[in-house]
Amino acid sequence: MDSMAAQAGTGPATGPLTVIRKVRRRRLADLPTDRTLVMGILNVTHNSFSDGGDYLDTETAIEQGLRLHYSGADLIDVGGESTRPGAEPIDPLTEQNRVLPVIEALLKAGAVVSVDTMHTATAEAALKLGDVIINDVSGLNHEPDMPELIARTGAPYILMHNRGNAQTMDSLAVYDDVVEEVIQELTRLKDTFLAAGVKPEQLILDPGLGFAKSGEQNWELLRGLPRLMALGLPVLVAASRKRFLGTLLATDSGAEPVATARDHATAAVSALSASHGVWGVRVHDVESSLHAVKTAQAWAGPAAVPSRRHPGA
Ligand code: PMM
Repeated sequence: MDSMAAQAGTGPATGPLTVIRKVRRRRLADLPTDRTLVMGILNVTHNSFSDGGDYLDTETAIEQGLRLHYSGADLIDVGGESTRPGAEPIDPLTEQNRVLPVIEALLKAGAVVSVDTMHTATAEAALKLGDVIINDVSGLNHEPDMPELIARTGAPYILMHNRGNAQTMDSLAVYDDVVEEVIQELTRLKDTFLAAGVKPEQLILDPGLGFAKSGEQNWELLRGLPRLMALGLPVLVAASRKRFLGTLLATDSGAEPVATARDHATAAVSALSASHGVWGVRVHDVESSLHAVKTAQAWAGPAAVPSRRHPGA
């Protein structure tokens, strides 16, 4: 249990959900600024590659969200639609039925929450529940009115690089220089948001590992992190359990470890990302990445800690 939960007198999700008492809502501005943040993943979906189907039921999803919260997640990313290559789109109402009750419960429990959605209607409905971050993996290929919503609401927004959609992204992973092209395409998207009235302080950039990227392109992007960070905006790295880690860890016979067996490699990516000073890492296993970023922070020493700011703060 984290200290805030202890002070509030709440406990881990061991009993009925009625035990959740209202605690002081934590905001982004309350989160640590001296280290990389750890975002816990909660997919309320039937088909996400790692945890699809595990938390589709609302009560189970809330319990898992609370588990992430009490295991020290700085924020929790709640998604209701899988974006894995080939995934069929779902309608925004189904998505909202999945995520809104979970977001509401997690906010009440004092968690900082982001909503992983490509739909403006879902983003807007989540924002009515409280201060949430909008995490949009569409690369603005989905709903063109997202910039207007983000400008109007002033919400923090994760702008991820992507090409095409779940059906087409794999065929669009063609680059001469993946780092340069991702930076150029993210810069163009950023300018679209700024032109709509979004403030630069609202934005977080994400290279979109695995979204229209091959495994080798993901590694190139990780090597190129300093170039992405040179744009001057906070950066989120989301490598957790992804296929390229499975490929890396395959045995001589080619057998890849199952998704949950990629958490050590994920934690290594978290430590290395933290050593570059990224704003956040998005992970399934919170504890190992929290330990990893704290280790990286201690290694770098207090003098090396870049001054971080949180979006919207
Ligand atoms: N990847 C997934 C889902 N949401 N959001 C951001 N910002 N960046 C990502 O790379 C990202 C994301 C797919 O992974 P999952 O199925 O494990 O959630």
